[in-house]
Order: sequence, then structure tokens, then C-alpha cells
Amino acid sequence: MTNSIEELADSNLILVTGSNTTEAHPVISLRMKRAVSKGAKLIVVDPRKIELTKWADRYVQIKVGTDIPFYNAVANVIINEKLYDERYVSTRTEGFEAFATHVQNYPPEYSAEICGIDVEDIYYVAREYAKASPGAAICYTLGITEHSCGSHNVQSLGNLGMLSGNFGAYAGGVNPLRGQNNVQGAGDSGAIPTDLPGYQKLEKPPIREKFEAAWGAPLPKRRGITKITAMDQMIRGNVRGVFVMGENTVVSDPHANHAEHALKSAEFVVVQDIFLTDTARLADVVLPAASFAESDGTFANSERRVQRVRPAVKPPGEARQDVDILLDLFNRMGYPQQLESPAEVWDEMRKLAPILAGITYDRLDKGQGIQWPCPTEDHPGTQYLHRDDMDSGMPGFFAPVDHVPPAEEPDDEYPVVLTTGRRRSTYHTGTQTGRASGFDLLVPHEMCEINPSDAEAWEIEDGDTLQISSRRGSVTVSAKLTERSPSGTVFMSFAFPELTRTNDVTSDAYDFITETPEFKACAVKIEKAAEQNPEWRTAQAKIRLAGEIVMPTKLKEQQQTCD
Ligand SMILES: Nc1nc2c(c(=O)[nH]1)N[C@H]1C(S)=C(S)[C@@H](COP(=O)(O)OP(=O)(O)OC[C@H]3O[C@@H](n4cnc5c(=O)[nH]c(N)nc54)[C@H](O)[C@@H]3O)O[C@H]1N2
Ligand SMILES: Nc1nc2c(c(=O)[nH]1)N[C@H]1C(S)=C(S)[C@@H](COP(=O)(O)OP(=O)(O)OC[C@H]3O[C@@H](n4cnc5c(=O)[nH]c(N)nc54)[C@H](O)[C@@H]3O)O[C@H]1N2
Ligand SMILES: [Mo]
Repeated sequence: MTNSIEELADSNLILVTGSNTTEAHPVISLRMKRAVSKGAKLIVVDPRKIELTKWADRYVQIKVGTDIPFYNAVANVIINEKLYDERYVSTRTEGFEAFATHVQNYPPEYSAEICGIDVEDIYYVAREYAKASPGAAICYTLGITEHSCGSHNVQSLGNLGMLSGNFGAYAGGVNPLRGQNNVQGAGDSGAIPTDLPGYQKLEKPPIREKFEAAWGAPLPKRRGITKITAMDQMIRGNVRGVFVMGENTVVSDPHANHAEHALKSAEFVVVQDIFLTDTARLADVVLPAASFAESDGTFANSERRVQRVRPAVKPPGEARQDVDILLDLFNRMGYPQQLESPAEVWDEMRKLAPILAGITYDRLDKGQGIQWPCPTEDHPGTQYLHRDDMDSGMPGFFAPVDHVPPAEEPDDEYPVVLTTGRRRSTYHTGTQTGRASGFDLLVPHEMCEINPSDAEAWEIEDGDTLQISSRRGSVTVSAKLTERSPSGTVFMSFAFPELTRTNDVTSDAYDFITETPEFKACAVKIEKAAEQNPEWRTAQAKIRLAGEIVMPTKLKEQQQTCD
């Protein structure tokens, strides 16, 4: 995030797009609700009528994959009505003229038609966002990034942040809400094909030389490949070994059959996980790891805050901390390690990565964590980025981006859009939530969420067993009728692979820059399955009954938890 979680409560306006915040980031959603209770405007732009829309001043229900025309049109209005921050644009950005000309191709009326919305929504968002700036925050997650045009989607939001002077503004910014625990820390530590720890570019010779000297080992001169490419190369025989750490690849990768084929094609597969997952079952060697609650070290959260974690319980059986397994591997592979503990590993990293240099264990032990960049030991850390200038040291570049529809659009054979994502009571592939009793009372199996008007037209009833097919595969799932889904678009999660491996169906398209898979759009056809699963119907009836009795009070409580 450019800004901090706590700051959101002070925003004048929050624009949430492609983020089901109350379900996927419940703590952050509390800050949003607090902002609303203090008078901030909340705008939600999302194809699905998610829970957060209940708190929104305006809900804009765009069609899946139409963010660029929407945000280009918003920029069009901000520029044509001269609502942008001229001083900020002239002192801190470049490329404004070309961008202003470009967005003339996206008049509100034209974009509204592509997005399937009322043109007034575009004027409203443009005027309110500009009026509330600086101090208007944009928050986005996978509805923006998991598209074949995902990086351009992000740039279209960045353009708005620059027009309105929100990069470097308290309670403003353009904020990607990070996903897994410590995914931020993984990136900070260099788990990116192009970067060494601290986002230092491997391909820059002085950087590479610094790390070679510190590690006493030669480094590759060229960037690595992404996982998408690696999986393809396994099938071609060019990547022969794979080490999977904390990922249930055959369930969570797009086009699951392809992912499984890739892992089966590799000569040697190692999986390091806390459970024997579907992926671990394919491995030649499984290394049992300790969980977060059994580990010592640091995690970095969404707002760049590095925090200490300490083991609360002992790992079971032969499970060991991830870091201990890795250090042992180094030793056994003939690269003896001086480092012995997570503290020593951290100390080495902070000495090599300027953004982390001032974050010591001593300081972490005393406080609530520190947000990078933190260049020196007397630096307090950075609450929000780009305060006086863009942190890159360069101006912000406006990006003239164009609408690119999803790689697979509905047609006569596959007439429905499937978008996938999360629900509050399940976590990804279900390896963890699937083992905890209680969650199954809320969502006992996969459900395909269908708009009731579509269901009527397709002669589908709640609880029916359906067969959902795409060009890549087919799954069975039970039907759930809900207004959350817009007409023509259905939704599924991917947490119940035993009976419904959703990613057998999802698209194999990906973003052309980051290679992020297009999980948010593919074309499917929906049929009633030849064999109905009566258990699914019973389970759903039970939830409905429980919902009628319990949920209204629960929901009320939730709505009251505004602070
Ligand atoms: N309970 C729970 N919480 C989680 C997780 C979990 O599995 N379970 N996973 C964590 C992880 S790793 C991540 S990355 C985050 C993900 O957090 P989110 O991205 O919030 O989760 P998704 O369910 O994928 O939701 C994406 C949102 O994008 C919307 N969307 C779909 N297509 C489009 C589009 O074309 N445009 C726009 N504007 N919106 C669109 C969907 O309707 C949905 O509301 O959640 C984290 N939190
Ligand atoms: N259809 C569809 N597919 C998607 C997405 C989508 O929106 N739609 N979203 C994508 C996204 S954003 C994400 S992040 C992925 C998530 O995909 P995965 O990361 O594959 O999903 P998880 O089920 O969370 O798997 C994490 C694994 O890590 C293990 N684990 C947990 N803690 C530890 C630990 O401390 N050490 C080790 N070594 N292992 C541990 C768990 O047991 C589990 O097997 O799914 C992606 N796939
Ligand atoms: Mo994620």
C-alpha cells in the first residue's frame, strides 16, 4: 500500500474497486466503515454486489473486465471539467498532455455503454473523487489485477492518483491490498524474478556485484522466469526440477489440468508444506514445515510494516521451521551457512537492502513494527510513500492505456462469464479451512452463485447440481441463487477441490507484463448435471434455515461494528 491501514479511517473518500474487502480483508474493511461513520464517501466499483455495497454512497456495477474504459472516462471528466490538481501535475508528473488527448477517446457516454452502467455514475465518481482530493484513497485487489490487462488496469488507477495529487497525500494514495500473510515480506526479500532483496534490480551490475560479494557466490546475469513460464517449460522438458514451498499448485494454478501435467512432467518435485496437499502427493520428497504459530522471525503486512512473530506452540512431529529447512539445504548442497537463526538472516538482509536498513530486531522487539522505507536506525519508518516527491526519484508517468476485453468473451457455445474469488469462511484451496470444523456450517461445499433472473431463464433451482464447462474442463457444483451475481455472470471460489476443482475450468490467459493469470473472467456453459447430489441440496437447506434464524442478528452486529 502507498498509505497505511489506520489512515483509511481519515480519508475524505474511499474508492474500492475489485476488492471484496469485508470478506477478504475484514480488518481493513473496519477502517473503511469507520471512515464512513465519520462522514467519508464510499464508492464501490465491482461487478458483484458485494457486502461492502451496503455502506457505499454509490455502487457502480460495471461489467467484468471493463475497468479501463471506466477509469479513462473518469479521467476524461476530471480533465475536461478542469477538476485536476494542476500544480501537482505540472511539478510531479510527466506525459499529461498525451494522456489528456488519449482519454478524449473515452467520452463518458461511450464508456458507460461498454461498462453497462448509467453515464451519471461516471460523472459522479469523477466529481466526488476530485472534490475529496487530496485525501481520497483508492483501494484495489484482484478484480483489478487478475485480468489479462491487469497491469494496465492498475495504471488506469495510477493515472487518477496522479491527476488528483493523491500520491503523497495523507489518507490518500492508490492502495493494493495484499493477499497472503507475508506475501509483502516475500516480495521484500526478493521472491520476484527481477529483484534481489529490497527491490534491487538483479540486472544492474553494481547491485549484482554487491550481493555476489556478500554471498560469496556468482549470481545469474539475467532475470528469472515467472511461475507461468516455468510450468510451460516443465512440459517442454526445459525445467526439470521444482521446489514448491507453501503452495497448493495443482488446485490454485489456472487451468489445473495443465498445472498437474507440468508437475508430473518434471523429473524431481519437492514440496515443503504444513499438510500433505494434493500437490504434495505428486512430490518425490515432502518436507514437513512448521506453521506461522510455530515459527520465529518477521512478517511484513500490506502496509509495509515489518513485525516480529514468535512461536506460540511447538511444531508437531518432524515438522521444522521453513528457515531451518532452507539453511540445512544450503549446508547439504555444499554452501555452508554462517547464519543460524531468523535474526541473523534478517540482519544480513537489512545490511544489503537500504529500504530495510534501519529495522533492527531490537527496535522491533520494543514497538509495534516498522514500515519501510526505513534507511537508518534513527529513522521512524514511512507511514505513506511519495510524500515530497515520487519515491522512485523520477516523475510519475501518465499511462495512456486502452480497453482490452478479457481473452475469452462469452459466445453462443459458452455464453456465461465465470468470475472466481473468495468467501469469508474459506481460505484458498481449503487445505487449512477445510480441516477446521465449523466453517463447513457456513459454506459446506462449492456453490455457483447465479442471479435469480438468469436461474429462472435457465430453469435452475437453488441446490441443483450443475455441470459447468469451459474450453479447458468441466466441474460439478451446486447452484446458489443470489442477487450478488449480476445477470450473465456467475461466481465460484476454489476451496473444495475434492468435489469441485474450479480451476479445471478457469482461463489460461495471463497479463502480458506480470504474467498474472486471468482468474477473473472466462466463458462457460451451464447445464443441469445428469446426476443430482442430494447431499448438496440438504446442506444448503440447512444453511438457509440457520441463516433465517441466526444471520439477521449476526449481520446487525456486524453493521454495528463500524468502529
Ligand atoms: N477469507 C479469505 N480472505 C482472504 C483470502 C481467502 O482465501 N479467504 N485470500 C487472501 C488473498 S491471497 C488475496 S490475493 C486477497 C484477495 O482479495 P480480493 O481481491 O478482495 O478477493 P476476490 O474474491 O478474489 O475478490 C475480487 C473482487 O473483484 C471483483 N471483480 C471481479 N472481476 C472484476 C472486474 O473486472 N473489475 C472489478 N473492478 N472488480 C472485479 C469481484 O466481484 C470481487 O469482489 O484475499 C486475501 N484474503
Ligand atoms: N480460480 C482462482 N484461482 C486462484 C485465485 C482466484 O482468485 N481464483 N487467486 C490466486 C491467488 S491471489 C492466490 S494467493 C493463490 C493461493 O493459492 P495457494 O497459495 O496454492 O493456496 P493455499 O491453499 O493458501 O495454499 C498455501 C499452502 O501453504 C501451506 N502453508 C501454510 N502455512 C505454511 C508455512 O508456514 N510454511 C509452509 N511451507 N507452508 C505453509 C498450506 O498448507 C497450503 O497448502 O490462488 C490463486 N488461484
Ligand atoms: Mo493472493
